[in-house]
Amino acid sequence: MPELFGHTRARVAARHALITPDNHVNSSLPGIAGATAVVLVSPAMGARVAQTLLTFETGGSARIDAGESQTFGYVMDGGATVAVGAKSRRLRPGGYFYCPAGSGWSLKSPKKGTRVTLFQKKYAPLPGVRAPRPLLGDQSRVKGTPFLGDPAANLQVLLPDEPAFDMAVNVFAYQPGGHLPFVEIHIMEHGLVMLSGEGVYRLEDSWYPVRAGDAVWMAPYCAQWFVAMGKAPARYLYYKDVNRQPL
Ligand code: UGY
Ligand code: MN
Repeated sequence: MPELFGHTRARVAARHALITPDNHVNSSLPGIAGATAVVLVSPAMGARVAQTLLTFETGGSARIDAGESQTFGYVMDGGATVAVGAKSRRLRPGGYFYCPAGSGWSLKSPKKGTRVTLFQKKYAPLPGVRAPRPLLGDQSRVKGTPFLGDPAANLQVLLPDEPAFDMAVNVFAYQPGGHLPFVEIHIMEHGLVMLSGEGVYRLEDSWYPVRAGDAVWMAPYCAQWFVAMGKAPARYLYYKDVNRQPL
């Protein structure tokens, strides 16, 4: 429920957006059954990535042929069996998969209420470099590093840092009071979901209180900064486009 009748913290601007859980409206999407799907970020708002939140009922399923798009999926809570290419595994919270363009993925036997965040992006091939393979992973097995040497801002890079990948998906964990060291302005675009905790996100010339469940889109060159607040660490999962020439 919105905090105040007729009000919302959400805002969709030309070059950034904040979507809060009280704004969610479901889409019906081919290949998704027994689940709600909320498309939080998409080309319809000017983005070059799609970010979708799936919430599964018991018996729900997904079966998607990726076409030109690649898909990264992250299990936020619950659990489900995911198959990608020839690989299949039960994923728990923090489990993730990567499905390259031209391949397919499926999800079955979800626990009731399982939430999965998807990032989908059209793949930009790199001449002479073989496209990425399907991948299944677990965040708990990924080593974190202090961001630019700051132990209050820990970064986990979930996908291989290799030229074949034109997208990165990372988890940032901040101790209360931890923050990005400076206001970033960069060519890379972000789609983001707050996994836990709370803080303040600066997007262009606006400052937004954000908390678990909020989704954010940052267009290329959107000025951005974050500080974690509250008594518990704040964590977010985010997408960025990487490894390609600007022209
Ligand atoms: O990877 C990044 O650009 C990251 N430091 N940006 C962000 O957290 N908004
Ligand atoms: Mn950034």
